[in-house]
Amino acid sequence: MEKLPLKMKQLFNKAKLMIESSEDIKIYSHNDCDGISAGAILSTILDRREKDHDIEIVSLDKLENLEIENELTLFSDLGSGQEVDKLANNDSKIIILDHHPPIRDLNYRDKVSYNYLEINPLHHGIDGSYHVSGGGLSYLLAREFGYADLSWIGVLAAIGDMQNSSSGKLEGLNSIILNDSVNQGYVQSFNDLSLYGRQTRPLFVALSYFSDVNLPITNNRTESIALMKDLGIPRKVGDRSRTLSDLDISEKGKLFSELVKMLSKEVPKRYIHYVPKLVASDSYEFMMEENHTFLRDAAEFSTAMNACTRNNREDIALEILKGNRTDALDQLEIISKEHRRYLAQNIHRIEEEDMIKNLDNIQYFDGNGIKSQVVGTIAGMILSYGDWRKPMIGFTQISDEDENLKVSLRCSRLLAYDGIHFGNIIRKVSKSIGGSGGGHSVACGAYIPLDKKEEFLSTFNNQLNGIL
Ligand SMILES: [Mn+2]
Repeated sequence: MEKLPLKMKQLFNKAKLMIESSEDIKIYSHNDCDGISAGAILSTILDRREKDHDIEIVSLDKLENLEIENELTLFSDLGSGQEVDKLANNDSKIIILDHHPPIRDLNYRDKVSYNYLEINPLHHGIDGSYHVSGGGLSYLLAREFGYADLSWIGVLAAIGDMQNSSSGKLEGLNSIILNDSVNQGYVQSFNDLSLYGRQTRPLFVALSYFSDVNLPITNNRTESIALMKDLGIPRKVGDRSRTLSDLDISEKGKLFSELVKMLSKEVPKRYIHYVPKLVASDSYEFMMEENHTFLRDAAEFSTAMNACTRNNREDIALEILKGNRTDALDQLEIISKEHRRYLAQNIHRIEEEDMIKNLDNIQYFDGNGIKSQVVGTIAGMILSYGDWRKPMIGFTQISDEDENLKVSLRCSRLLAYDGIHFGNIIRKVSKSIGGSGGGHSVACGAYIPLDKKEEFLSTFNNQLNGIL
């Protein structure tokens, strides 16, 4: 198994000592599932050490000209790419735990007058997209304190950050975290069908959302039900619709073979060897959560965390992760329900009003009015109504105060398996027109000036000539 490099381990130990010698602590963490998980882990460490602390879940633009006011300031899942220490003074103590590309090198701490410690996997030759998340780094710090019971949150963080999206499993430093959580009895990992909604979605609904390739079952519940019937997979147990988690090994085997067969008929030859990887991947189950709840499956749990951040209810997400479930769980149900309703409404509108436009190599929609935090989620869901061979790009206004554009891209995992990295392409294209962007191969985004939309589209489209 992967080992934590000694140099990194030493830094985690230093971070631990800095925390132990501080009394007044502030945490800034990123406003997504990974960042909230990171924040929850750090806050739990501080609770257990009886350290006074505040936590703020923020977007990256909130870090400009940040006042450093506390004895110790912790940054998690952000900070490496921002000048967060611009206003630090000689007494400041700063710790950054981030896996995004750093703008300062490892020796930076020797050049400044304050106590500065940054732990970033990229300083140590470790990949930050697939090998460790922000929450993972926070967990590795918790591990230094002996809090291995927090490892499951590190697993959730990695899944929320899509660290498994390339290989279909957790690897690198993530495998250390996973191993701890399995040893602690909190997580079970096993190879399963790669359908979203393992615990809570009726199987025929989960099947109908299959969108990496358009199949007869895609967006078609009748076909999905017929498929299950053909395979002799009962739809219900008592009054309840069965979910993927209800299926036994032989049922899953039949479904796996059938999906592989259907997909192999549909995809161009050069993609065929990726098909099994598209149908099955590792899943992660939280053993202390109840069966058939969205907290049981890591992917569903991460969706609920994202629903909180996208509705500015990070407080609820933190409560849930820190184990204060009584009221927070009811709140979370309401937020998740409202989130799903909002998504469904907008997807319906885009589809009904024929809002998906096509260029040679890309497809896009103008999501005017859609909240910028969810335009990516919607792009991913609307992919099944378009052409899976092209990436789907959504545009919307950044916020009420900022009329520039947020751009989000989602694509079939097949394109990523084939080696296209849309995160790198969108970074390049947005930069060339005065914006900024980046992200994963299958899910990425950018911010661009309002009047550059057409230029963005044509440049992006041209970039893909001969690639797609
Ligand atoms: Mn992250």
